[in-house]
Amino acid sequence: SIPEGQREAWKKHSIHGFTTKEQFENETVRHIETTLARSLFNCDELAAYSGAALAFRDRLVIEWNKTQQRQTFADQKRVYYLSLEFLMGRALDNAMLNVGLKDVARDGLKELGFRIEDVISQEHDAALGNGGLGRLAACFLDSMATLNYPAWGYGLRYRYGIFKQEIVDGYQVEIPDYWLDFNPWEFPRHDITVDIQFYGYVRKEINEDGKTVAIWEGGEIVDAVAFDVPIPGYGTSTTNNLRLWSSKASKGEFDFQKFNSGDYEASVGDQQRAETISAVLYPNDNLDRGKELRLKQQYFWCAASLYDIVRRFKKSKKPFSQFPEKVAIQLNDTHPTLAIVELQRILVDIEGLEWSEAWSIVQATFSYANHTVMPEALEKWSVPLMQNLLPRHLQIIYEVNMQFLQYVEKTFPKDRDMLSRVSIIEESNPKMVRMAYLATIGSHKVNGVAELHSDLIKTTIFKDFVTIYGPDKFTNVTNGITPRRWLHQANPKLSELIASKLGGYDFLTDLTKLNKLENFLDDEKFKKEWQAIKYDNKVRLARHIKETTGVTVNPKALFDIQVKRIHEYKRQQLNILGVIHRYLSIKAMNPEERKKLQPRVSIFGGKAAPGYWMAKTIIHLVCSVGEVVNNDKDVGDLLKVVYVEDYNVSKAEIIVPASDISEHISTAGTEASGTSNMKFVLNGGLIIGTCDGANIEITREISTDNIFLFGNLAEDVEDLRHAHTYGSFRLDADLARVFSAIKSNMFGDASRFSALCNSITDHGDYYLVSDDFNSYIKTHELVDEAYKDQTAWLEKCITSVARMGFFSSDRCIQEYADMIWNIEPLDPESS
Ligand code: CJB
Repeated sequence: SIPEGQREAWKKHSIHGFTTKEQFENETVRHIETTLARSLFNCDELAAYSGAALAFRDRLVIEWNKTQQRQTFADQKRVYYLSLEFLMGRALDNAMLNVGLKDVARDGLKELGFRIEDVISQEHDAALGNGGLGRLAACFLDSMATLNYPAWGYGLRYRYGIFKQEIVDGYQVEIPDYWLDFNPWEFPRHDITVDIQFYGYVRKEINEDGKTVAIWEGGEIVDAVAFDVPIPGYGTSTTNNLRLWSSKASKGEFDFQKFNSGDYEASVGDQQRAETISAVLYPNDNLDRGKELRLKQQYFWCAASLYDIVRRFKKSKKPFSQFPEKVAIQLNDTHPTLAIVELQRILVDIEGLEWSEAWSIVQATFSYANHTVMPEALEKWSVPLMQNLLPRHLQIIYEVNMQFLQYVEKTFPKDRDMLSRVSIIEESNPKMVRMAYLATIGSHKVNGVAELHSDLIKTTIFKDFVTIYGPDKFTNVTNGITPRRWLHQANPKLSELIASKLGGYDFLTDLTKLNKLENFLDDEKFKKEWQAIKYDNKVRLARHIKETTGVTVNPKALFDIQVKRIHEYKRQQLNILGVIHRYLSIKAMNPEERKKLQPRVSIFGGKAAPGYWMAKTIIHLVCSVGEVVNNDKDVGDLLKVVYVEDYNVSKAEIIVPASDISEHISTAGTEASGTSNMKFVLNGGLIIGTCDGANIEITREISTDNIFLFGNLAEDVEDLRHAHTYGSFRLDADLARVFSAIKSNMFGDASRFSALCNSITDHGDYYLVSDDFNSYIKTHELVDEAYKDQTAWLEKCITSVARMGFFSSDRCIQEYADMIWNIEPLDPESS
């Protein structure tokens, strides 16, 4: 560091960051003219965005440096959040709001000739995630910083995020998302580079103490380079760090022999192969594919992160026995489970600890959040694949498994089958490593993400583990969302109206304060304003729909929205089949009946995994129905069906505030939590949903009067499926009519939809579409009925918002911090 004598000079020149409009303009123009080498003659909106982003970035960096310094000196326990996905969306708007300078920026940009909305919308979404799991990680980063927790995120810096979706002739087309052209929010740290080893072999050696040690040798080395992203908290100067690793060929590995012998192309090829590791985000949601490159990604990221965490701990010169007092590592699903094995390897093979001492440290350090019980999503890795890529790790897994099974055998000698049920190794061909079991055995806490889900994991996938460890190892932390992005940023007018009633914006950091809104249910002016804001939000969405699809929708119609990843278990097929039923009903009505009908716009959006044929068929059916319905003069404004292309975080910020009703209609027991259900209700929309995931707790908070629930319960699903398989499947009569319409080629060549229809009629209807169809249709009739009474509807919406306090991700992080991580906040003002 700088010697005492020179520090005064440093302090004098230290940068403080702008606070006034003048200073903001100054900084923005300086960046445009120097950093970007542009002038007022060629400054377009993109350049204005870049200038403003760099001005805000400077501000963040100052607080970020201070936060990191403070956290280092404070020497408190830190939490490291390991997630293969961070679905961050745009950063500039969020930074402006979190540091409280959006108004300053608005005025400043206006003086420079720009509208702030146009400038903000230039930013490319950071889309390093698929859906709920990745967005949850992003909400958690926001909450951890806002609550002043010393916390780091660790992830991968994909060159390509989730693909861009185009709808061409009613089909999904995937376009690569190359997003790094200009990304002012990341800082390359070329000095922080970690060598990551793959392949090779393990040999045993007796060291000077006479101990047998394992030495992992040979194979190849790839470099992990750190890229850091500042994460500003809201209303605090705490600015945490998200570290993303990028892969690069190791300098030591560059094959000079190939190069010197003139095989330049081959040596460049090696270079490219190394870079492939962090090149793309796998576009699957709730699906495990077991590709070698994915395993490479996982180890690359876990090993780099662990190296970094251990290095930071070692600087403190404390013994490893204190590691769990300083470090908590949270696993976001099983994707980072190799981190458990890697820490054991570091402690035993490199630091020389005894196996059992090391293993106690590992278990005390890690905790694991499960996000799904669906078998096709549970990660398993083939033993031969792991043997080849990570030979030492496989040995460690076998050792962990053996000791675990010995304990089980001793404790439950009568239950012989238990050993094969709980073994980390599945005795299949090839043998598989069950990552959820490994994560459970290597952690001190395992949690589900909503009450029903946390109960389900205890009675299904982890049933035996509850017997083995007792129930206390398993807990629930119901998911949450950050009110900063999902209310204040997405719905600024509603946030402002709420603040005007509650006397300020405190509700943004204590969401339970919203409950005071119930005092204003008789305030007519307030209700009118609320309604007007909803209408404006619908107009904004209608404009977006017009611009992107060409379809005109009437903002006075009831907006019915389902936006999320396309998946059979989420049942977009139930929705579109219900829409067809509505269409057929309209066609059968006389003019008098039509006059009484509530006009609707059915809005769909979401990406299908590129290899998920059925999901793509569902998209195609929605688009095909839209083609017919939207052009049917008979129907007019009574029904419109639209598919919003390329659903992502920034689109969600437009779509969510515009809903009257949204659909959360998964087969009971399949959606672990859902988080968009929370976003929609917080923005004054009602929901139609099944008794699944967090819908159940939302109902408990807002009361059954304010939600439209339908369908079979989780406890009955198994019996229904059994009944389908063994003979008694009966197709719902209304659904049969819908299928006849499809088969008559009403929506184009029916053969394109036959696999979808057959999955229900001929192949067991696994997702219970037919069983739930009647209750779904009936419940939509109740929605129409309720919407007619606009006053009552509005009161339902306001009451629901008032009762959503529980679903802040701040509450969620508080629970993790107290129950699982055992960490304390570090208040920037107190040090
Ligand atoms: N989830 O987004 C994913 N991807 C997976 O592979 C597994 C689960 C989702 O995680 C969300 C956050 O916990 C849940 O709200 C959602 O129900 C679940 O599907």
